[in-house]
Formats: sequence, C-alpha cells, structure tokens
Amino acid sequence: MPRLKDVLFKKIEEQRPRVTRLLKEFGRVELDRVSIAQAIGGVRGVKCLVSDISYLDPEEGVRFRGKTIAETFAALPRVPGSEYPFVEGFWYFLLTGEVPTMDQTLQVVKDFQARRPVPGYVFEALRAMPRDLHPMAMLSAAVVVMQRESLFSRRYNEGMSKGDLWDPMYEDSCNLLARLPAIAAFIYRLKYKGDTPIPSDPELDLGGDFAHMMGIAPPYDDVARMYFILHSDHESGNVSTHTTRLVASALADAYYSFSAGVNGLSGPLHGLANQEVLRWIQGKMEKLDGRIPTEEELAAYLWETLNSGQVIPGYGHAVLRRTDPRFEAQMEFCEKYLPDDKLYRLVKMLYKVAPNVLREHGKARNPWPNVDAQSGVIQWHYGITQYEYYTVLFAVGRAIGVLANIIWDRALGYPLERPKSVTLDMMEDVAGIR
Ligand code: FCX
Repeated sequence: MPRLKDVLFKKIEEQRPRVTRLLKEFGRVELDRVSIAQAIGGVRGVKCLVSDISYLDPEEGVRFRGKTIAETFAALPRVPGSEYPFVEGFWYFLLTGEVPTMDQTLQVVKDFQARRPVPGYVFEALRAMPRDLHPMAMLSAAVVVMQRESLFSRRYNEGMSKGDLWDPMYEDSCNLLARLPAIAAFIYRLKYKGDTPIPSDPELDLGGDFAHMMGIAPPYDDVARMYFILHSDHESGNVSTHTTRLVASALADAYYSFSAGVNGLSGPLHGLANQEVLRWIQGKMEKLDGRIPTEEELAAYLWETLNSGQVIPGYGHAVLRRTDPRFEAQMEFCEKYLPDDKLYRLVKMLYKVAPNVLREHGKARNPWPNVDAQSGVIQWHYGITQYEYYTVLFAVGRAIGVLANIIWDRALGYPLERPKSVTLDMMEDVAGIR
C-alpha cells in the first residue's frame, strides 16, 4: 500500500503542469479588479489568493476538497465505536483530495503515533511561563520554541532545491500536527488542573488521545474529532490561514509560520470570538443570578451591547451570508447529546432573537451565527469552563488546514507574497479629487 507521502507526491506532479500552463499561457487574464473601498476595507472579496484545500461559498458555506461538512463526515472512515471520523483520515483527504480507505487511514494513525513524543524542553518552557499568561500566548510560544526541530530549515540551509522543499515541509507539518494535541492538553492541565499532565496513550488516535490527555471521558473524544475537523480550514483569506501562508511564503518553516497564524487567531474578531461568546452569555446570566433570560431580556441585552459600540460575538461573517454550517453541525451534536443543557438552551434562544436585532440595527451584512456562537457551549458542558482556553482548541483544528496549505504552497512553488500598497494621495488622484 503506497504511503500518504507517495500518494501526495503523485498528486503534486499532476498539479504542477496546471500551474505552469495557467502562468505561462493565461497569466494576463484578469481574475478581478480592486476598488478604493476594497483597498481601504481589508481587501474584502478581492479574488487574489489560490488554495485547493477548501472553498467558502457565501450561501452554502465551506467545502473541504469539494465536499460539504456533511459529505466529509459521511465519507471518511470512522473510529470504531465512534460517530466521527479519524482526524488522521481527514488530514489524508485534505492533502490529497482522495478519501482514504480504512487501511490508508490507519497507516497515518500509526505514522502520527510515532511522531507524537514532544521534546521535554517544550514542557519545561511552558512551566517557566507565568501561569496567568493567556493560553494562546503559551501555545504560540510552545510552537515557536520547537522551531529547532525544523527539518525544513536544516535542509534549506544545506542548499535544497526549490522543487523539493515540500518534502521537509511535509515532515515538519506532520510532526507539528501529531504533537499539538499533547501540547494543548499540557497547557490545559498546567494552567487549570494544578500541573497534572496525563501522558499520551500510544494506542489511541489523535482525537481519542486528546480527550484522554485532557482527562475527559467519552463522548469528548468525538467532540475533539468533530471540533478539529470543523475548525480546520475556511478557504484562505481568513486571518490565521492567510498569516500562516504569508509567513511561509518567505520560506519560513512550519513552526514559525503556524506560530504566527496562532497569533492571528487570537484576535477577538477571529478565533477569540468563541471565548467572547461565553464571556458575553455568562455576563448576562450573572446579572440574572444564573437564571435564563426571557427573549425580551435577551433582546434588551443585545441592544445594550450594540449601543455601547461593541459587536455581538459569534454573529456575522466577512464572507458567509447565512447561518454557518459549522454552527449547524455543532447544533446537531448538541441536540443529540445535550438538548437540555442550560447554556445550549440560551444559545438556541439567542439564535432566535439575535438575527432580528442585528437586522434592525442595520450594520452587519450577515446577521447569522458563525462557528464561534456554538462551540464554547459544548466545551463548557464537558467541563472546560475556562473559556479563555477555547481558542486553543480552535488552533489545534486550524493547524490541519493551514499546514496542508503550506505544504502545497511549496509543492506548487508559490512565490513570496508581496502585494502593492498605495498612499491616500494616490487614491485621491485616481478618484480625481486632488
Ligand atoms: N455585531 C455588531 N456589529 C457587527 C457584527 C456583529 N456581530 N458583525 C458586523 N458588524 C458591523 C461591523 O463591525 C461593521 O461596522 P462598521 O461599519 O462600524 O465598521 C458593519 O457591521 C459591517 O460589517 P460586515 O461587513 O458585516 O462584517 P465584516 O466583514 O467587517 O466583519 C466580522 C466580519 C466577523 C469581523 C464581524 O461580523 C464581527 O465582528 N463579528 C463578531 C465577532 C465574531 O464572531 N468573529 C468570528 C468570526 C469567524 F467565524 C471566525 O473567524 O472565527
């Protein structure tokens, strides 16, 4: 049976001529134009990035390698006795675009198990950090500390040919991805459980081992699998993916690049929104002495937040124009496993009330919930009440997508990213007002 890396190399050889042809024969064909509003407005909607890992349709939501979330979950081999697929099989799928067989999946599981041990100095470095450091800062630091393990950097310094750079990028990415769950779980148990790490179980798959190292019983293993897959990729323009690819485009290795992506994810308008949702909801419940608010009280709280100039966390999206299917996938899980959970009931009520309030408010282009509106509720239910930790879970999932992207970036020889900037004077000249 060919190894994942061999299958990937075959795919790379198939894709390379497509890039060469597009560049050589059609390089001058226009994909898009850029307006002043787009240049000032965060490059919204400008088609200027390339990625085959996933695509985000405003109306339909994300497709991973052409498959919707439901199709992805249905197609991939499942962990025996579990309702969700192996994360390792999803990695195979994102990298190659092919759904792996169970045997191919188990081969990746074994490969990842062998790559799993985290160098001891990473844990020592984490232990030396102040315990009140935000867990995202800890994660970013732990990843960058591991940079000394980078094969990519070593082989680049030895004078490797450009066409082969994808190979050490693949090795670094697999090593990093295999180790991230242990690092994330270590941070959790260091910060919130009195420095009581639980060693990895070498027999378990990535999601199962993560739940084990967190010390949380099933079905949390399925929560981990679902959560990591759902958060993996959301096409390429979002801050964490774009940052990782941008840094890697300067031929920085996977450790430097992903650490930078983690820093981007830690913004409240991006990954930190899942922490903000819980903080916002808990804030309301505290004011009501733990009581669930009525719909009227919730609407008033939404207006209070909007009128004080803040955003409603977990609502709106830069690309999506409907309820995020990642929100719906988590809702399905909640309906099955925690339909009576108090917070879940509140999130459901928010889903009923918030879109109308946001529409009436009239600013957000998309009044519907995104992935972050729901994810904290599930974590809270299974005992992770330290909501500042939620974005770390997002980051472990996001690693799958961004690492797949930077392997392919090196494989297809995508160059250093370097868009052009203009001055305000120049824009006024173009607008004819100066
Ligand atoms: N609450 C209040 N105002 C909102 C809003 C919300 N949830 N969403 C958008 N708006 C406002 C914007 O702040 C903007 O106001 P401005 O004109 O005064 O600057 C206006 O509506 C137009 O913004 P819009 O074009 O709809 O959205 P953007 O592309 O600018 O921003 C984000 C998209 C996601 C940043 C925005 O909807 C937001 O701040 N949401 C809350 C934070 C959040 O949930 N982030 C997570 C998103 C995502 F899923 C992820 O990356 O994890």
